[in-house]
Amino acid sequence: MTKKAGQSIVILTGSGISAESGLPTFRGSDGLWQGRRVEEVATPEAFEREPLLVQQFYNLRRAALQRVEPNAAHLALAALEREWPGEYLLITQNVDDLHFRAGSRRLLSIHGELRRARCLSCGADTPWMEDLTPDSSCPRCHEVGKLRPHIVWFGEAPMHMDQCLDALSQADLFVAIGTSGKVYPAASFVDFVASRPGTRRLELNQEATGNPRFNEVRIGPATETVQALVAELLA
Ligand code: BJW
Repeated sequence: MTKKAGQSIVILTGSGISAESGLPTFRGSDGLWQGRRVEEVATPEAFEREPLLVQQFYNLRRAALQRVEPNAAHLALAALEREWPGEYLLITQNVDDLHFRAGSRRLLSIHGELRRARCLSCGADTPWMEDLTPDSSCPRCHEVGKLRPHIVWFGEAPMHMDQCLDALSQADLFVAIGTSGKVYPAASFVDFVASRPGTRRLELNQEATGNPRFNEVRIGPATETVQALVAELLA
């Protein structure tokens, strides 16, 4: 598929796309945090049991965003969005803001955003750049101690699913970039797309997932594979 009006592209990204910006992936060798797997920290039960520890996990990651920049892969996807003549949607599992800072706007963050906080009392989600502490108060209802990271934890419903499924049901090209395909429902997007005959399903990854639903796999660092793909698509 090259640049043609009417062709629809849906991209799914995971933490591998931000690895070359300096953010660790979840299941790589540097993926543990204080000896814990993400499955032990990113749950509502963990937050109830050890709120300070969970807040600290997200405070550190929110602070780390100040020290990193979008890389060539984020920038290439933003250019694709600007120049592609057909439908285009970028779905990210990442909670960093690197796609947005690179210029992507047709973007859905299905696992939430580090730079937002949500109030357990009034439900508002608001921009949040500082550390969250037990003394933080909600900018809308002013209750103290009710803010949590605006993050989708295990067992919680991912965001924007209707819009994702709408776009996936019309995709001519689906590209999964830098994701291990271990977390649902994002892991099943390729199955959903595969039910539409003729869809091109491409995986760009450092290590292949081995999922046979992809009909093309390109191995390499995202900065290289994504730039090459975007150049091909816009040629
Ligand atoms: C490079 C690279 C480079 C490295 N270049 N590549 C059994 C069966 C099916 C489902 C379930 C089940 N048991 C439980 C579930 C459900 C559960 C789930 O999936 N669990 C699994 C562990 C089995 N899912 C949920 O609970 C979700 N909710 C849900 O299902 O609700 C029901 C519902 C569905 C639909 C509608 C309504 C309701 C919620 C999942 C929330 C996930 N949250 C996390 C943490 C929070 C965010 C945060 O703290 O950041 O999101 S988990 C963590 O994993 C994070 C990520 O977004 C997510 C995916 O990880 P990712 O990005 O793929 O990272 P890695 O480390 O796994 O992979 C990195 C990849 O990059 C690798 O492939 C490398 O090769 C590659 N790479 N460097 C290119 N330079």
